[in-house]
Amino acid sequence: MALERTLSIIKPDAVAKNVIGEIYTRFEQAGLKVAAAKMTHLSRAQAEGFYAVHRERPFFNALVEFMISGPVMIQVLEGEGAVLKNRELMGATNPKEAAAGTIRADFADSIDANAVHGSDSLENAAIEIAYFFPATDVFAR
Ligand code: RTP
Ligand code: MG
Repeated sequence: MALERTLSIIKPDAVAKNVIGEIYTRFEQAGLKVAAAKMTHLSRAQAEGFYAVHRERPFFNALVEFMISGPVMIQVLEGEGAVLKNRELMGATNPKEAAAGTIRADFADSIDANAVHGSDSLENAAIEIAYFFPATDVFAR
């Protein structure tokens, strides 16, 4: 496996539940290091741009409304096989289908309010990291 970086977002529902620390602990215990982090409240334009690949999907408007409903915590995670490792920690998109012990199984309420985002490929990780962080704000760990 290679050293990778991936983009993670703790979504408004999980921030509101006050589980940022519990989710960070899962990253750390899996060997992922936080290489950049910021809390922000996404604008509509930022959320639409971030999820532009889903623009034609029926759930797009609900997704954007949800992502701008409160502050989010955005981080770059670094580690061996970070993209897949983070997706495994997250669990399935629909928390009802997420494996026991995953972040979505433990903290998500619905497919819409599903606690976390994670890049789905190394290529998209690079695009998503650059969307939120200048290279000078990402630190080799
Ligand atoms: P994410 O991008 O947020 O990490 O989630 P994901 O890869 O697991 O799922 P994706 O297919 O990229 O969808 C992005 C978000 O849109 C919502 N969604 N709703 N109602 C539906 O059928 C549906 N499908 C997707 C979810 O909130 C998902 O996280
Ligand atoms: Mg996705």
